[in-house]
Amino acid sequence: MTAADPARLEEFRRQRFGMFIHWGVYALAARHEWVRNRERLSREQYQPYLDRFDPDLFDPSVWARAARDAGMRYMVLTTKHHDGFCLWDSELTDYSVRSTPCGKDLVGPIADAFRREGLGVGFYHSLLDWQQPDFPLDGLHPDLGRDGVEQDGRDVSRYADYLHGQVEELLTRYAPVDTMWFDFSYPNRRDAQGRPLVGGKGRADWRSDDLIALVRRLAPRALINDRLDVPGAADFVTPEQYQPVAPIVVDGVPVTWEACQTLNGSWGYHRDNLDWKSPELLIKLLVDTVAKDGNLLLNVGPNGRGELEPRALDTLAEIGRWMRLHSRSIHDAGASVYRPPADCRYTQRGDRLYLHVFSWPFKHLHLPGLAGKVRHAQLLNDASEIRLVPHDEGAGTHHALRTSPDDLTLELPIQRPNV
Ligand code: JFZ
Repeated sequence: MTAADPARLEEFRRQRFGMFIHWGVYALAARHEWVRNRERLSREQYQPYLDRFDPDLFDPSVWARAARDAGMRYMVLTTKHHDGFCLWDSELTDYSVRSTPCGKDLVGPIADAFRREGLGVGFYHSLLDWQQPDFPLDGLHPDLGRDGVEQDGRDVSRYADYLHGQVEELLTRYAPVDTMWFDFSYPNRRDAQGRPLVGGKGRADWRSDDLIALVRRLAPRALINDRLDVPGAADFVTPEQYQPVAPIVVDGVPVTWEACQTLNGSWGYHRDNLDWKSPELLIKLLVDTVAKDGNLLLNVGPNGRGELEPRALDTLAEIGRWMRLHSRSIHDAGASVYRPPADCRYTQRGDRLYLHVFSWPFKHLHLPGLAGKVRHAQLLNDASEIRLVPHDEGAGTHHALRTSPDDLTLELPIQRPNV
């Protein structure tokens, strides 16, 4: 099986932090990108969102600047989600920006804006397609069982032609593409009652092997994610909305991985969802991810006028405030072989070890196995020195500081620095 260029893979691992962008006409429904499925909307009932898609405040340079200021190094944009709506003016369908008041390609301007800020450009592309007439109805399709929507005559191999054709358009029109993030395969999926899902789809349906070959040929730089149902073919794996316990290992070999997370539980713009994660929690997620040698792809859902809402921009700005002082411990950094004390994480970059303290101690912090291994310690935010407590300090008293002779003990200010 072909593999990505090792230098590109290494670049990706060093970037560590990216922006996921879920944008489509579902932003107008403003209640999750699966709204057509969740509410069993017919094609006609979904049509108003195309008819009114007119993002008059669209300015992707604002999105790109927000991403860069947050310390993100790349983005992944939904070129097409499961509803089948295309953010670019594809030659292969009219179910696109062309059939909306917007009327123009959006993928090109977004890609250009992010490249101008020095960020990498990746494309999310849905394998599912709820509008394409050859896509066989299945248990995830909003039209399964709907009167007047026929299963007969649908031909998944013609759908695969369409899928490959659109990927070819994207890779040639918007080159160079850094990542193809396909979503998703469900060959053996079960429904809510535990029965095999009607019409599950995977490798043979998408003709995944040919699709991978196509990407390798047209976009030799591009990394490919792990949702094409081809074991061993992925350049990176994609745990979704959970954190692995440790660096991910497959068949005994550490693999490149990218966690993806929402700001508020929905990928598409969701007006009434109040489940927002705090900037502090998101920073911890980022640190935890890098400490386990992974990347974090953090999602935003622009609204129907083409803007990132204040709640999203404020969160990104807060992350950026932290990243301005601490990005050295994130970019180009990764897992350490050392084991951190409780409620802490280590990230490491060359011979620099970064200790992230999630729960600030009263004064001393004991670092297992680090006795004699550290020449100098300082806070990252202000470069101020942290005293290393000498090995024999407090010896002979009943309140000796050291928990074990292998520990290195740091003396921290009682108050957590206010950063
Ligand atoms: C998918 C999409 O359905 C969702 O709307 C969003 O785009 C997200 C990033 O990806 O959701 C999935 C896909 C695969 C799994 C779970 C959610 N999976 O394999 O567990």
